[in-house]
Amino acid sequence: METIKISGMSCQHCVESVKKALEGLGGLKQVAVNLEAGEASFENSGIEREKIRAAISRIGFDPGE
Ligand SMILES: [Cu+2]
Repeated sequence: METIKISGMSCQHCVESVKKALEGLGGLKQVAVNLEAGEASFENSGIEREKIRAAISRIGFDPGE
């Protein structure tokens, strides 16, 4: 499992948006987004970290490293 910190999520809608954005990248499986922890976890089959961060930024949240 790989994880990434995400700032700016405030409700379950945010969680769903992030989940959809990450799943939309097409190479992440078992995507789980935790609102309390401000974090997403997933199995990554080769998606670059920068692409993951960009997908999160694009929908208005702030990804960690
Ligand atoms: Cu929200």
